[in-house]
Amino acid sequence: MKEYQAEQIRNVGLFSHGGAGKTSLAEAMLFQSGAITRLGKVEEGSTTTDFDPDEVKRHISVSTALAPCEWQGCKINVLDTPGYADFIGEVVQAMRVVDGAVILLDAVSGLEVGTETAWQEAEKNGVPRIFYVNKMERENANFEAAIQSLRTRFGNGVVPIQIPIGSQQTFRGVVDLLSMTAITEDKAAPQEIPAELRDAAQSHRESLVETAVEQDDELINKYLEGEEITVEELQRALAIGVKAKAIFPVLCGAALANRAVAPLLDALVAFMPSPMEIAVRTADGVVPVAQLADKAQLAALVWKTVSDPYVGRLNYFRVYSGAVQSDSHFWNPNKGREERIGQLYTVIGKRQDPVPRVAMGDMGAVAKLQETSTGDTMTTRENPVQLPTIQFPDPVFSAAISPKTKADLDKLGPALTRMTEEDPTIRVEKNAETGDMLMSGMGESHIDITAERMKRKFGVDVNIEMPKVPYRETITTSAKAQGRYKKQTGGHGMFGDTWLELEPLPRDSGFQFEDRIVGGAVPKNFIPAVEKGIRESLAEGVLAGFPVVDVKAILYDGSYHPVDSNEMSFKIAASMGFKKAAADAKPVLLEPIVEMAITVPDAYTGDIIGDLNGKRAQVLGMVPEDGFTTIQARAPYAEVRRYATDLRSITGARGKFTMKPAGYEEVPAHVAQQVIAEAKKEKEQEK
Ligand SMILES: Nc1nc2c(ncn2[C@@H]2O[C@H](COP(=O)(O)OP(=O)(O)OP(=O)(O)O)[C@@H](O)[C@H]2O)c(=O)[nH]1
Ligand SMILES: [Mg+2]
Repeated sequence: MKEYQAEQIRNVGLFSHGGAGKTSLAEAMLFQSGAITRLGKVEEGSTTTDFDPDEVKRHISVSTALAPCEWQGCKINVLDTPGYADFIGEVVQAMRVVDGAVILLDAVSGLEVGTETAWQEAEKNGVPRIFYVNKMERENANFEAAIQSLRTRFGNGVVPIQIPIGSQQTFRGVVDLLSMTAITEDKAAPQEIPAELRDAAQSHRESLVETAVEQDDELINKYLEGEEITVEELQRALAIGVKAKAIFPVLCGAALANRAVAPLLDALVAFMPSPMEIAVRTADGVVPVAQLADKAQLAALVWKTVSDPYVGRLNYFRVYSGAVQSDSHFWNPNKGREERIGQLYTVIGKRQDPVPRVAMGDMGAVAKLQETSTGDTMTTRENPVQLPTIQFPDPVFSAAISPKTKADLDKLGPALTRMTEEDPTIRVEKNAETGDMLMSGMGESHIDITAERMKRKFGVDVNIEMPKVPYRETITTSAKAQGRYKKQTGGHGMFGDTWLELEPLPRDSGFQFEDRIVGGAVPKNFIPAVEKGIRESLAEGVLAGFPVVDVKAILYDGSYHPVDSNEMSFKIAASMGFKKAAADAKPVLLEPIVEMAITVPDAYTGDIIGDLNGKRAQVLGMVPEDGFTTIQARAPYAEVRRYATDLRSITGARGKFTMKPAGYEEVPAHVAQQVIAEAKKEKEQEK
């Protein structure tokens, strides 16, 4: 593929709820434009953009893939993103570097949670949008219903620029409302509108014109004076409206059959901004690219890092200004280091084609950089520009992982580093309280796929288990106890004697120690040892061996022996006293609580609430909005460790949620008994 001027480039992402047909559409776009000669199928694992073994196996997209195609003298860099909520990180990355978004709908399902997510991500990044109602040939496909729900949800800027010809099995093309012609076979010349659609087309065109002329004062006058608006004028006004995010055209088609795909390509060229028409967000503010003082100054953003055990790292980047050259250097301000570039590539699916340079506005890839990864800027040391890095959502699902064998253990660390670098929504950390190595991500499949990938790429095999709940213990009343340690048989003796009082503290206060000794009943130099003895005892509570929190310990009396007392004796005495007092202070279990916000189509609200009730959750509120309800709740973490999976099965993947820690609360007695019994059983097995 030749090099294109920035004006002739369109960087466009395909976004939707899972399974609306993005990968099939990307394939059809490639085929339609002649970039490929055979139309692959998702079901057969033969598409250009679902090339990853995980994608071929599951028939879903897991990772964003790049598919450039040439159309009407332009290069369209198509980014095919995954739709499943587990892979939202891929959507976040892609949305950050595209200048336009095509949001697909399944003509049967209409508006879904994933549609909303795509819209929100586009909104966050200020990206213009076009809707594509796909699968028009399916039984029960309903274009009008899709339009209605889109307008209700996203406003009257949503306007069809096409209407379908035929419906369901008879769907055979579209009426283009600009030129008022019928396009039934992608390559044939436009035809006359079928008689039965003339009225519908006329009324849709009127609303389109009304919406479009508002973008242009001259046009609006012309329109009000009853003058005819030309196709060119309409097209220009629409382009202005789309770029201003005031108009969101709706198109339709059937990607699988490659029907009505060419008009979409036309629309991308006509309405989506070129890289010259956008503004770059640099660290110093937002600057329109066209007004950059020095357009030769390099500013590119790495939006995706893939690790390969043989080739090393592959970094995908998008150039905002200047150009990236093969066999050169660049400055990475995020890592504070110079990086050497060998060969550059343009990428189509899994294929990499070497190129001498990747110019302004375009996308490319580079292998074997040392430290550069997702979110980093590529610039020059002399005149550095820093683009904002990419912000990823917090994980909502954690699993405990452990290496299967000794060999796996040895390779685990480096493999995890690579995996988290490749996927910034995967986090790995050791939980200090439970000892679990936690891998966190956006859902159960996300973790499973990450583990599979780790095995395939780095040969590291791990067990995946539910993480342990980091229970804690505390006391509910005050209690006093003596801790006395005495060993005075022959040689040097040991003697320590303490009187402790324990008091409960409010939640999240941790531990406090107070020395109330008067008259030297415990000599000053042994008091730190007393505190240390208590602190060490906090690690394992008397109930079930969980860490003890929110306790104040007061040392108020004691005695000592002038020869035998030492630090060790006081440390032991204090820990004995602490255990006795804690046992008398009505100890209880505490469990972590999380705050959740769950968004589902209204129809599922009842099921969600019912399920939450069964999980000991407290529903705090419900906010209905245009067909979706967001349920706010507090729930014990123990009950919602698998919520990502539960929500998926309750709603058939039509819901989404966020979860964040919200402190600790007392475990109800009947639940506590079970937890304590299990903890004891586990302790015994360890012995
Ligand atoms: N009937 C019909 N089925 C389609 C059409 N487009 C795609 N499909 C089917 O819908 C399913 C999902 O298609 P994909 O192209 O994988 O959808 P996707 O949006 O890329 O899915 P994810 O990447 O997993 O979110 C596959 O079985 C496709 O064959 C279409 O126009 N009509
Ligand atoms: Mg896909």
